[in-house]
Amino acid sequence: MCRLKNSWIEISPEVSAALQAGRPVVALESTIISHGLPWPENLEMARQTERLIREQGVVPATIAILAGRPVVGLNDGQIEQLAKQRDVAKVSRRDIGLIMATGRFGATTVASTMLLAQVAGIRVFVTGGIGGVHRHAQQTMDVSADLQELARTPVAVVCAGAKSILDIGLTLEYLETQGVPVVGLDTDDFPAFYTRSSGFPVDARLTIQQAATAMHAHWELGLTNGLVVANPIPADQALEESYINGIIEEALRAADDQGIKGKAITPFLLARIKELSGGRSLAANLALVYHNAIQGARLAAAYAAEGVRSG
Ligand code: PSU
Ligand code: MN
Repeated sequence: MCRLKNSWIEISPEVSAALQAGRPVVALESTIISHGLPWPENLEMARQTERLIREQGVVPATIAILAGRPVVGLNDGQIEQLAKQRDVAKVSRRDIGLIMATGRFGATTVASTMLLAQVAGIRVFVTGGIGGVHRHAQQTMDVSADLQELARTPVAVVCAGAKSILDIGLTLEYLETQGVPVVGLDTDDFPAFYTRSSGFPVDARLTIQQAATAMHAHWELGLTNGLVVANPIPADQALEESYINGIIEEALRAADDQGIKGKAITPFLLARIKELSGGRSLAANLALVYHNAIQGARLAAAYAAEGVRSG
């Protein structure tokens, strides 16, 4: 049986059954598949992430728009199709209805994945890194819609922080203004994706169990926004800060020289960083996503267990 909570979206039978039974589910985005990683590593990443979540006894729900239809819980064939497909639109909040109306394929960003997860009733979402306030946003006004979504949608986003392609200090200021808690999983430092610290502190260092409690407290008090749950890359997989920052600077210069703007900038920078690092950034990227999958699944399990106790 396929529960259609809202006839515009399709929830897979497995995800639907888990949600109805109160079992833990973790949402996964698809922009990382279509625009964040190259073929075939994108397919390998999507499959391995789901496998790691299942090993924790949690149901994964990869989210994307397939031929105009938002699907929560892609099956393996659908994941493979998306990973191979060309001309997949990068879909943020504003694009969802447009892609549905034109019957296209769409890969969901953090913002639109949060939105669709919330419609389905999923509270925990695992990704690599969130979008944020871009450098020189004072001039460009380029602030990722991910931050605005965190400000309005009640989903916890497990990530390895934000890449320093962004202005991390301004990103954290924006989240503070919007009342979005930034939790460090067993860390005091907000991580910078490839490295374990950005030099900026998190709001609170919590264990997984405490983070689950914080989510219950946050939402049961009636707060309606999301949380950032930052989980640093494992130490043995982290890249050297001066090395990766040099590459990021070079990628930013290339984007500037070529006049890349708007929604194209993040995918451009990600691809350029991968090229310039000769694949080292790719290995780190995969490692941090897998770590986030495991910790995010544990968080979803702790959140569901606590719900049963306090419910
Ligand atoms: N940062 C990464 N990898 C990614 C993205 C961001 O390190 O794949 C993707 C996510 O889907 C995120 C989106 O939601 O890019 C943000 O795009 P923009 O900066 O255009 O809002
Ligand atoms: Mn942008």
